[in-house]
Amino acid sequence: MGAFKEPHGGELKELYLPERQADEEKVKAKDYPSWDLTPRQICDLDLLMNGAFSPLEGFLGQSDYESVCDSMRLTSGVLWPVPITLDVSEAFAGNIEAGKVIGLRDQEGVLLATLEVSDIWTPDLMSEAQRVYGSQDDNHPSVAFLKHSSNPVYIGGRIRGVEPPTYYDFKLLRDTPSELRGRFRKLGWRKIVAFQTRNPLHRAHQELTFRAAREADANLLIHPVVGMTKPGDIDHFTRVRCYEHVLNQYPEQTTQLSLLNLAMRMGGPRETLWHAIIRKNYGCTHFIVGRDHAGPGNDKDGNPFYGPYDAQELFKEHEEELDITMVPFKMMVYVENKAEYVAADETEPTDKVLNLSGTEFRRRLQEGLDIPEWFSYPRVVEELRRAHPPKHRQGFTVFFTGLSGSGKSTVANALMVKLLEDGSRPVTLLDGDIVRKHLSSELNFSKEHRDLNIQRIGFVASEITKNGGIAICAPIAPYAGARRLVRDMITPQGGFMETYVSTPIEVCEQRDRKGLYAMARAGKIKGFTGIDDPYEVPENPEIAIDTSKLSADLAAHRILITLEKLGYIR
Ligand code: PPS
Repeated sequence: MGAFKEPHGGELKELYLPERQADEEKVKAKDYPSWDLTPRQICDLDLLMNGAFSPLEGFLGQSDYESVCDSMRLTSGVLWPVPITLDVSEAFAGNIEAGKVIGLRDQEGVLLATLEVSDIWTPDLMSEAQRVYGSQDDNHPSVAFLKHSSNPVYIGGRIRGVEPPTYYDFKLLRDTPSELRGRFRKLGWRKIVAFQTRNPLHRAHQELTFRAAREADANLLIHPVVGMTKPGDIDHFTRVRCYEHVLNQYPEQTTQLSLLNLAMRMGGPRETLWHAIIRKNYGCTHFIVGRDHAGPGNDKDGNPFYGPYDAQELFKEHEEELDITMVPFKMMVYVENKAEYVAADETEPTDKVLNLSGTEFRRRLQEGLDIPEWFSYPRVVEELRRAHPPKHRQGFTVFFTGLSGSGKSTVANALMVKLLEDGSRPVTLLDGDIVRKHLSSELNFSKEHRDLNIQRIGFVASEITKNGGIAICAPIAPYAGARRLVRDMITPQGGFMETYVSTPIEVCEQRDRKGLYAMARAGKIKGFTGIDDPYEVPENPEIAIDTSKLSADLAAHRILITLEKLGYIR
């Protein structure tokens, strides 16, 4: 555990024990109560242990926590804008007390650190949301986290680092602050301007970062976050491949790329100060701050949570104390007649300025349309297209729901054959009976088991969809809640089409192919859907089909047309 002085970046507090002590700690920890860290807590612990969160020496205790929430300062007076807390369950907290040591383990049970408990308390999470993020609106990802995902009890205390969390990806690009400082020293870099990002870089970013470095007469560190970013962001695997392509666009020896395992809070101005402190710990002297830095988007009324330049203003107020210089982001635009990017405030009235909004860019990606070279680099676009294929190359799920005997299986089969004929993707049919035989043989027809059955189908379908295939599911799925969960599970992965087979129960009963209705009426089967068990009619299915009015062939055809309209087949 050491503190040492660096030419720039200030004192670094690394919390790792020397190797021998770490080995001893591992043995002792067998008797400690253990907390299995969440992915977000692993990110926090990683940056605590490697010194990126210097001067913190552990998860905040109660008085520091209150002070940070109220005034962005530790009780010592040191500027620290975002509470770094360890949230645990009541059950776990009930078994420990101040003065005791606990083990902190990753999700496979590997001991990463121990923590000497100084405080245990139940925070007012909504007050934290209000004080830190200025809102209780759960459109804000961190407010939503506090409201719905955080554990209720906080534990504070000093950390003794045992080993860093294991990451198998991009190992050479993951640096600790001392490693990066060492690299800067080796390269002879004295001034370094850091660029924080959670998005892929396009030409405008390259121009802006290059200019920032020139203005500050500094070298450049591209320092993207690969820990946790805003839900819905492009995954870091894709982004890192993009960054590597953009790196080739900078003059040799001027720029370094390093990945930061930060769990972002999307906390706007406060988060900006936090980002700056972290970059200073990594040995940077300058930090680029753009418009709406670390902004969480809009609240429920459609208003932004923070003003576009609040972050820059807060930074200015604390710049001296932060001991890192802000390079305010200049909006760059492409001027066609000059065939170059210039700062938006430097264009001339006669200039033809080209612009492609983020929304338009995503639309073009979605639909496989042209993306001009002035906007991005072909290799970057190629990577993004691979990760986000247009709809006609994405996977999708057609989820049938309806009574027994309504014709789900027949139409599902007809649809499968037509999709196989089309041949664009592999097709898997998860029919009710088949699933009951292979996936859910131990389940009965209680509500609990039916929901579990649907959840399993949803999981398999979401995996198929994620990997670009077509899943056709045909269970009864009588409960709206379970159907909604399946929709939520699948939509982030690709298309989802709820298909309500609305054939009236009288027709289903009359058909009674399996003789089940007769048995249910005779009381030989209990809890039969539509007879003595509920069926909740879908409120907003993408399509409804009544097989008493439509042949299976025509029904399947109508589904195909709807899929075509939605863009999933062509
Ligand atoms: S659920 O509710 O979605 O889990 O049901 P599912 O797995 O699709 O049902 C598959 C078949 O089970 C037969 N079956 C019953 N259905 C409803 N209620 C009860 N109690 C019941 N017992 C057995 C029925 O034949 C279902 O197949 P389909 O193809 O829908 O007729």
